[in-house]
Amino acid sequence: IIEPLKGEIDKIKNIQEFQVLKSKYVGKKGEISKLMKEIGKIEPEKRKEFGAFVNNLKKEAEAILEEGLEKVKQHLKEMEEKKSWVDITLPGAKRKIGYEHILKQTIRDVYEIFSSMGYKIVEGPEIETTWHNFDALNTPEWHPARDMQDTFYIEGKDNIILRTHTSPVQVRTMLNTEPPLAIISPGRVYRKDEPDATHSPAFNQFEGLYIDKNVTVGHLKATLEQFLTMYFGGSRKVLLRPSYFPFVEPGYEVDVDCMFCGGKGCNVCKGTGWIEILGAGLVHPNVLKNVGYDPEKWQGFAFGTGIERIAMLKYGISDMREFYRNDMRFLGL
Ligand code: FA5
Repeated sequence: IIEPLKGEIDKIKNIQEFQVLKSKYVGKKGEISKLMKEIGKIEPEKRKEFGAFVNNLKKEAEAILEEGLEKVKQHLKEMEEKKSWVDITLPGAKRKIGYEHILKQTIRDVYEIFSSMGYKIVEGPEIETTWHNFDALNTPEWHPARDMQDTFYIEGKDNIILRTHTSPVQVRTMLNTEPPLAIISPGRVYRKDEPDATHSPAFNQFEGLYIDKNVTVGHLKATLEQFLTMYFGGSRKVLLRPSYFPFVEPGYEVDVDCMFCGGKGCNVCKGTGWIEILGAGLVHPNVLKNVGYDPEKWQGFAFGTGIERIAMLKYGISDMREFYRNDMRFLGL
């Protein structure tokens, strides 16, 4: 009994195996109990001797089991320690961290630049009235921009829309603020445009509005030059090309000198040396009147641009749809 027990106890690896072995030898139905039951068959004068022998056997077996159990416990403890052992000399696994989306970064850059010039950040609602989005901005009923084909109307309403630009925030701000004022307003706008590399039905714009006394186109030009220089770096020049927006007079399309070729002409600026970047102008007297400002006393300038557009130029992104695809390779830029 003792020899096979010694052989088996060395092989056990866990407590369950130990329990099986223990009951096999010293359990109620184990080898030693079986021997005990033989006692009746023994001649009476040898019984005492046999009993003592079996008892000793049991004690010996129990001692071997006890020792075996200690070994198993020790073994298990070592395994556990090995598992939780840490090599502190290994380089740490880099944890992946999130990135701020490029559009958010761009909006923050715009905030920071204009904050440094004393502008306040103001936001407005994306669901707008046609009055704030069009009428107050001197854009009458017959104007093509109001067309159902360009503008998302809220179902069942003919005066509630998704704003088509951030310019209604000019109106809302002037209605509840006394001049002078200087604000920047970023936000999402909506147009029924087919998505392609440079268009999306939902995109972001930011608007700037400055109202004070004796404001001229010179102030507008210097402000935009300062913004574009700080945003794109280097020393930027702007070109004002006369254009039409109902809410400004005079109105301009604003170009910036091409930062990729120093104005010499390249693929990005199509050889012209200039890149179209903003719409701008002096606030139309009718807009000032609509919000209760006296156009004889107050003047101002306004400008607006697509945030995707300026981000695409700065980071060399060729397809606007990348902004909304959530591709990790793009988001990690
Ligand atoms: C306006 O929306 C005027 N409110 C800008 C303005 C403000 C002019 C203040 C004067 C004074 P426009 O429709 O051109 O202008 O749009 C401005 C910019 O939005 C465009 O230059 C372009 O960069 C961007 N944009 C227009 N449509 C889309 C579109 N579908 N997807 C992405 N960007 C667009």
